[in-house]
Amino acid sequence: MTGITIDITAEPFVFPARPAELALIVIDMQRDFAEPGGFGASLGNDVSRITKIVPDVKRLIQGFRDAGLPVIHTMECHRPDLSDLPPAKRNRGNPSLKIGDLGPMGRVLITGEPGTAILPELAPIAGEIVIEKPGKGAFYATELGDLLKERGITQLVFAGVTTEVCVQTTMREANDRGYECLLAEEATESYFPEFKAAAIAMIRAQGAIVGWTAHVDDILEGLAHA
Ligand code: TIU
Repeated sequence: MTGITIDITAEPFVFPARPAELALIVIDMQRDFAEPGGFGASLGNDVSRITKIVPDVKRLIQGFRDAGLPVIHTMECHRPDLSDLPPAKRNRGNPSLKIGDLGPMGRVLITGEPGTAILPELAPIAGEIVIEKPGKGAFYATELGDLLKERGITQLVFAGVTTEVCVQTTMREANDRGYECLLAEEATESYFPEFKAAAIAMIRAQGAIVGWTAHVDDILEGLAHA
């Protein structure tokens, strides 16, 4: 497999995928962002938008698994003693339920609580990396960078939520670290459709200043040749 390059149809131009160096990273597909009673809802958002992308995220994950390529999952969450939660983050936006408070799905965004879990349809399988992250970006205060380096991964396909918050933050972190990043359009969502559209446009503007964007079908078509 080493050395092969597969052209994936993308914007603003073809993404030259190198399967030996490629991984999928699925950002924060957690109950807390997708179900009533969780963190996303406590911020006043309509969370029903998030569940609609589950089938597209699922088939993208399956495409990577079928091709034998790594799938990495992230979860936004904090320690039970809140020692990794800055007060500025806990208090921001004055949510009806703050991070760490007890809600209908357990303590909001706390490691191990039911609401913090990844949606069952998208759950990691044995051997897949799961990154627990206290920030919006997945590189901040996590082992992600070291794990990618150990595995020789230089290209990342992104899925997950929300497009303009944790997905875009992580893409920007990765881009600055030298990774080539491709966002799967139907496999990401925002609580605000206009923010999703703007994030996609700004990522691929100026000759892919942050990265590429592509349709799930085109990514899967490329993986079929990997
Ligand atoms: N509120 C919002 O849009 N997003 C987050 O708080 N976290 C993630 O994007 N995962």
